[in-house]
Amino acid sequence: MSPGARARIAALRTEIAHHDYRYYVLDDPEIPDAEYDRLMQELKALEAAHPELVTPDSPTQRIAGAPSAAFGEVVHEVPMLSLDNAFSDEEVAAFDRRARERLEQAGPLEYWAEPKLDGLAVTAIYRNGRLERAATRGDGFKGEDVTPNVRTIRAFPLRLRGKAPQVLEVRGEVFMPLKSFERLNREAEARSEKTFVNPRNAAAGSLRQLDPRVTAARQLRMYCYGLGTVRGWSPPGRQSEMLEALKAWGLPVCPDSARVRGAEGCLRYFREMGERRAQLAYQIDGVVYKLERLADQERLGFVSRAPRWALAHKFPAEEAMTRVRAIEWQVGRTGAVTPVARLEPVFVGGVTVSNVTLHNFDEVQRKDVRVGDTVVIRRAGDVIPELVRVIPERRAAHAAPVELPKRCPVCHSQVLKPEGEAVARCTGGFSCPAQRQESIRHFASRLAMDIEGLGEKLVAQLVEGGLVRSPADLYGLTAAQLEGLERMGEKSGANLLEAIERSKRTTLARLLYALGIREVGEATALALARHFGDLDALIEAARSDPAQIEQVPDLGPVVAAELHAFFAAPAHRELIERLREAGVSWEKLEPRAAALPLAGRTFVLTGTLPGMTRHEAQEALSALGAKVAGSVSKKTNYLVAGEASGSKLQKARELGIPILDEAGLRSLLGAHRR
Ligand code: D41
Repeated sequence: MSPGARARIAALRTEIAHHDYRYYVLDDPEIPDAEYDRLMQELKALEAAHPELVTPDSPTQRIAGAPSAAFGEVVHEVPMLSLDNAFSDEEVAAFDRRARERLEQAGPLEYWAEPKLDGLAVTAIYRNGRLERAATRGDGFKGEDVTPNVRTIRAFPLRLRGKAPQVLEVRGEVFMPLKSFERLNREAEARSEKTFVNPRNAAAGSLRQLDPRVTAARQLRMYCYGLGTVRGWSPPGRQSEMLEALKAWGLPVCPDSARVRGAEGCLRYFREMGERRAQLAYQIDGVVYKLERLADQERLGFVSRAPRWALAHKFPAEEAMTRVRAIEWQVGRTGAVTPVARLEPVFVGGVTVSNVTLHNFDEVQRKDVRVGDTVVIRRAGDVIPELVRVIPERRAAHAAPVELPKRCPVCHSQVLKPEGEAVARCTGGFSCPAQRQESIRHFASRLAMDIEGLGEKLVAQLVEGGLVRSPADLYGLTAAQLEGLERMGEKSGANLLEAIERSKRTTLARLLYALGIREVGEATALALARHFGDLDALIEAARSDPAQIEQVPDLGPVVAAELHAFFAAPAHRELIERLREAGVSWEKLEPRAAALPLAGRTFVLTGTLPGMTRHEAQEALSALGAKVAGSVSKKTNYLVAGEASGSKLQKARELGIPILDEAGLRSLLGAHRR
C-alpha cells in the first residue's frame, strides 16, 4: 500500500469535513458543489482501491447532514432515499435498459419526468388531515424537526382538503423562487449583511431558523413528489395518479412534470427542460425520471440508499473553481482598457473556459480579484461566462491587489480614467496600434462596410506589417502586398481585393457606423443618415450647431457632443476625404425621409441564430424602426426563432404569430435596407 494514499485519504476527509460544516452548519459553502463532488469522488476511488483504509467515520460512509443540536431529531420511519445521478445520455439509456431487463419488458417503459428542484428535501406528516410534524431529510434516516418553521410556509397546507387518510407522510422539495431569492439578497446587501450564494442555500438557511418568524418572511415554496408512511389509504398504481391525489388534498405538486415513453422520451424531456430552464421561476439542476407504474417500482426495489426505479439526470455544473493565471488589459476600438482574467482552463456549463472579461477596473476592485486567486466561474445557458467571486480562504499571502496600468499595454500612451467613470482609456487614439486594429476591424465588419474575408487575424497582420494604418489604406492595397502575408494565396488575395472594391458602393448609414464614432451604433447611424440625407450636411451641423442633431428623433446631447468632437478633429475629416478620393460613395437621400420601414412592428428574438448574434439582429431590426421586445404576446408581429428555441416558440405558435428563421429575417432586413 502506498503511504501517499493514506495521507491523501486523511487530507480529503479533513477537507470534506470542513466543507460539510460550512455547508450544513453555517449554510455558507466555500466551494461550488461540483468541486465538493470531485473531492468526494476522489475519496471514494481511493477507498475503493484501498478497502483496508475505509473507516466508519469516513464521509463516504454516510451522507453528510449531521442534525444541528439546536433542532430536535426526527427518525424517519421510512428512510428518505437518495437519487442516483447520471450526467450523460448513455447513462440514461443504460438505466432504461437495466430496468427493462429486470422487468422483462420488451417495449418502452413509461416514466414520470419532473424537474429536479434545487432546494432541500423535507418530509411532512399529516395525521387525520392535520399537519403534525415536518422534518428535513438529514442523512436520510434522521433529520431535524422543523415543524414550527414549516408551519409558516404557505405552500404547506396546515389541513388537508377532503377526506384525508389516518396518516399521510408526503415528501417534497422546499425551495426559494428566484425572484424571492434575488429580493432577499438585495435587502441583505442594503443592510450590509451577508448574501446567500444560491437559492438552495437561501432556502436551507431560511428553513433552519431558530426563529420561525424569520422563516415566515422568506417566501419559501414546496412541491411534493413522494410518500413516506401511509395508513388508511392505498396509493393508486401510477406515479401520476399518486400526485393527482396529493393535489386533490391541497398539496402543491410541480406543474412542469410530464409522462414520457422510453429513454428517448426521457432525453427529449431533459432537452426541453434545459431550454426552458432560464425562464423557470425556480432553480433546477437537472430532471428526475421515475418509473410511472408503482408495481414496477416495487419489483425493482432499491440498492443501498437509492431506488433502482429513479434516476436524476443532471445538467452540467454551471459553477466551477479554477485559478487566475494572469490579469491582462485589452485595448478596444475606443481605447477602452478592459481587464481580462486568464484562467487555468476549466470545464463549466458544458464548455471549456480559459478567459473571462472583468469588464472594468471598478469591477476588479469590487470583486478584489488578484493574480493567483482561486475563483468561482459561472456559465449558465448560453450566457457569457463570468467570474462570480474569489475564494478568499485560498488566497496566497503575498497576492497583491491589481492596479490600473498607468500606460497603455500596446502603445504606452497614458491611460486615463476620468473621475466617476468606470472605463479607463488609452489616450493614444489612432497612434495606438490596438485602437487602429480594432477600428479597422469594425470598419470592415458586416454591418459596417461589410468587407468579406477581412477577419481579425488578417487585420492584425495588415496593421502589424505597417500596410494599413487607417481604414482608408485598405483601398490602396495591392495584390503584391497581400501576397507577402501568411496564409494568403493568389486566389484569396484576389477575393479580398474584390471584396474591398465592392465595399466602395455603400450607404451613408453604413459609412457613419463604420467610422466608429462613440455613441453611434447602427440605429443612430441610420437615423442620422435619414435625417440629414448627406454627409456634408451632417458634418456642417455637427461642427457649427450640434443642437441640430438633437432634432433627430431619439438623439440627445451626448450623441451631439460626440459628433461635434469627432468631426472637429482634422484627422477624421482627412480620413473622410481620403475615403471619398478612393471612390467610397453612397446615394444621397432626401433629408427627413419617410418613417422607418418597420416602425410600429414588434419582434421577439429567441434561441441562437447560426450566423448572427442576438445583438446584431436587434440592432438591425431597430435600425429599421422595429421594436424588439422580451416576451411574446398578442402584440408581437414576428418571432425570430433560432436553434434551441423553447417556450417563446411554443407561445408564438399558440398565438399564430409568424415565425422567421435566420434566412427569413435576412430576407426581411434585405428588403428594407438600402
Ligand atoms: O426535485 C427534486 N429535487 C426531487 C428530489 C424530485 N423531483 N424527486 C425526488 N425523488 C426522490 C425519490 C425517488 C427517492 C423519492 C427527489 C429525491 N428523492 C431526493 N431529494 C433529495 C434526496 C433525494
